[in-house]
Amino acid sequence: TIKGFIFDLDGVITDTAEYHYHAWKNLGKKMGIEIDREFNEKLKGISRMDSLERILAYGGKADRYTDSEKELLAADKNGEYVKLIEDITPADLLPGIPQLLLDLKASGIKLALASASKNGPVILDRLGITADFDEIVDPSLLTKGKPDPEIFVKGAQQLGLEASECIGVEDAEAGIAAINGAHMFSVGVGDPESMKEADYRVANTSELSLQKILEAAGE
Ligand code: B16
Ligand code: MG
Repeated sequence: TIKGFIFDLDGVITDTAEYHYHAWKNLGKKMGIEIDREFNEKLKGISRMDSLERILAYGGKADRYTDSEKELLAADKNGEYVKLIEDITPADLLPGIPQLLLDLKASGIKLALASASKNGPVILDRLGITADFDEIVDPSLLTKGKPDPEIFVKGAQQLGLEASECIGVEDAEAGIAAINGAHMFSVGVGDPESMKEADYRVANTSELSLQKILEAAGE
């Protein structure tokens, strides 16, 4: 039986991708690298430093900066991002998420957050849903980011559950790979092509229904 749901944050609970995009785009300008929306898709679910590495490689500047300069560049991007997320309110919960959280609570299913974002706890606070989560995986303690399963494996461990008792929800290809690698039932939010490895897919969060997900998972 399913006893836990492990959620990604950006793109599933709220749309912080737009803020990440603006902050990376502005940092890119300072480095002479043009970042468009198509390239930005490849940064979803990817940690801050790994995102910077991908941007530098994309701009052909992979060996232009020292490690300490890269730290400063990442801190610069995060400074702008942190300002942008100050404006988040409960109204920024994606459609369908408030109802899903209510249904999960009514069913006694435990919740964990498996976000690559070090800003995750602040964002949950601003959305007013911190108390809904039993556990938050600390991304700074991970040895490998998504698509490695580690973040979902830890989520289940923190909830005190087996992987087979958990369902993971993601919007990024790397995230679905991480859930599948953790041997959990994966729910994907997004287009058929990028979510083709998901066990169950919806086009957007408004279609997320606890009953349908549990049925699909064989409950
Ligand atoms: P931070 P998720 C991810 O969140 C974002 O999708 C990704 O764009 C971002 O680089 C990453 O968090 C790290 O965020 O810079 O705030 O630590 O999708 O895993 O919830
Ligand atoms: Mg995401």
